[in-house]
Amino acid sequence: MTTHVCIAAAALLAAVFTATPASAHRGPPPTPICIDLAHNPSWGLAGNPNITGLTAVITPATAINAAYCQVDFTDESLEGRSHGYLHGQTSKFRIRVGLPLNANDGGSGGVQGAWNGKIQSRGNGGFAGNVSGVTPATNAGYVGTGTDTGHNATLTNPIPNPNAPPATVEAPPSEAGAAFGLNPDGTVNFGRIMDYAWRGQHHANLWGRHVAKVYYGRQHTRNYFVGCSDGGREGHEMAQRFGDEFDGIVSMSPAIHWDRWGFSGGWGNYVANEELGQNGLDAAKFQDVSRRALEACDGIDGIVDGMIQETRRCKYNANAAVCGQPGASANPALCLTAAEANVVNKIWDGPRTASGRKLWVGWERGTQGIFGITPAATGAPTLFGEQINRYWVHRDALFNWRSISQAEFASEQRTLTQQFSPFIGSDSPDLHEFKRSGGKLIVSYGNFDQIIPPNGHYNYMQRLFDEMGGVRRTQDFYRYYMFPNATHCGGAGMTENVLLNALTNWVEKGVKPDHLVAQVNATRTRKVCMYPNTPRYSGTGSTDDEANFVCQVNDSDDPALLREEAGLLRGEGPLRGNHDIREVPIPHRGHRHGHGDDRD
Ligand SMILES: [Ca+2]
Repeated sequence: MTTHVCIAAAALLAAVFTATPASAHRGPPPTPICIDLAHNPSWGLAGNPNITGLTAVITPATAINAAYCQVDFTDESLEGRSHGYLHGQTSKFRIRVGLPLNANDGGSGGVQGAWNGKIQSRGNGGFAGNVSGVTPATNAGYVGTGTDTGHNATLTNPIPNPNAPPATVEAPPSEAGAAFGLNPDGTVNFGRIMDYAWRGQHHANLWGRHVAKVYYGRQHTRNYFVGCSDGGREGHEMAQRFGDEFDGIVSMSPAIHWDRWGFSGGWGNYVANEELGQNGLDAAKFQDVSRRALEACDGIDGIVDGMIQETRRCKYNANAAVCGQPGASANPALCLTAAEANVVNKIWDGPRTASGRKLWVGWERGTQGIFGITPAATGAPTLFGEQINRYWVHRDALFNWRSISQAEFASEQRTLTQQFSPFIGSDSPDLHEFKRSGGKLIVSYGNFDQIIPPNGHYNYMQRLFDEMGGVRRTQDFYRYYMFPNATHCGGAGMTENVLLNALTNWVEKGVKPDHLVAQVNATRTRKVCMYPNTPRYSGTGSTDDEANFVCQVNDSDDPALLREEAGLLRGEGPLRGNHDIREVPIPHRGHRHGHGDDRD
């Protein structure tokens, strides 16, 4: 660890942007060339005791990417136990700011150089640990930011696993998977978890805004966040914790019920282990029964097209695919045993308590390739389905998930949620500040999401409607779209571009996106209506043309589809102390903050 300085949050608040030289000049402020950002202390980066590893270089254009100024560094501005770290530890957010070339560096076509005046922070996937890429932003003229969220997934320490497969697991000081949250002394590093939860992305966004201001000599006009999966969760954190800072957020397939969907998503493996004595299900059998479910339910929406508009209406029972049944495969390698059918039904139903109460949502019938459910021998609960429990709750790299019975599953899930929802649960419905500040959120899921059970979002929507004053008042700023047949982070016409275009038109031009258009495949388009509205075929013209559908306006979701919503497990998170700052850690020129808040 290189030199760092203890930073008091209060001192930081007073230290804002005083290093910016613009105020000393009349007319346009002076602006640097890219490499100057790494060498001249005037810009707040070089010589800053809060950062290490600073580089700034122009990354030349390639066949697919525009040239941009790439600034990389590590932000070590948070320190010590008051921020949840071990004594003496600091934050270590690896941050990248990508800047379309300014006029000094030859950029053109934007409001200054090639810049469109806007910021776009880019979200992570999974457990993060790698710096998210910025070129999707810079190619479109935005200043892009990315971060590893404060831990480095390439730091590994594999040890033999007596509970194989897999043959090895990661142990501290590994930062791969969920191991980053476990200290070598067996305690949990809540600092690293909060960094992952929201602090890393917020710092990256703060730095992006600062570096843009000095590189172009002007303030940004809009501040956006774009992410999928864990990045969709991060987008919700930004709206919940920093509601007055973002103009718009795209959140695809968001992992907002982080402490619930992950563990509960692995429910099928725990069931298979207990009832079949195997890690998961045979892949070919699960593929076959899923295909039969889709075929059985395709026509419920009135159009036989290989798509299920509303998977919640599909009640296909896997018992119909048991060998010998009329609806089952004649191939013994594909039809199910009665025991296997029981496991499949439980996967679709989701985890229940021993007394039968629904704990969390299941997977949607028809979904192929559900993460970790197959194959029978080497399937395992997803990264989220057991690693969180192993490293953070049981705090034991060798904890064997197979030791948990179905009867014990609910108490394990409740313990996990109780302990970690305040830190990593990202499902607070309190978006008042975000709405008041004019923020807009566009959210989507695919109903065949194979990584996150998608129907948890209906639960969030009901809580949001309750908190934010009903359906219409929520739709004023938060719109949710379920794309039929789309999978995790894409497919069936669910793309970042569709969502981002709708968002920027809404934020910048006031065009309210009552529906989106999905290019399902080369020959089919469909309307995707904002929830809880539903698409209806007009009765004439091709069902492959979205123009022949209308969105039926609904005052609420169908109550029949929400029957078990009220019983789902709630978290206590996430608004319990930000432990964060709202300014980038730029010290006064020539002054180092001498007093930290770490006096333990
Ligand atoms: Ca259909």
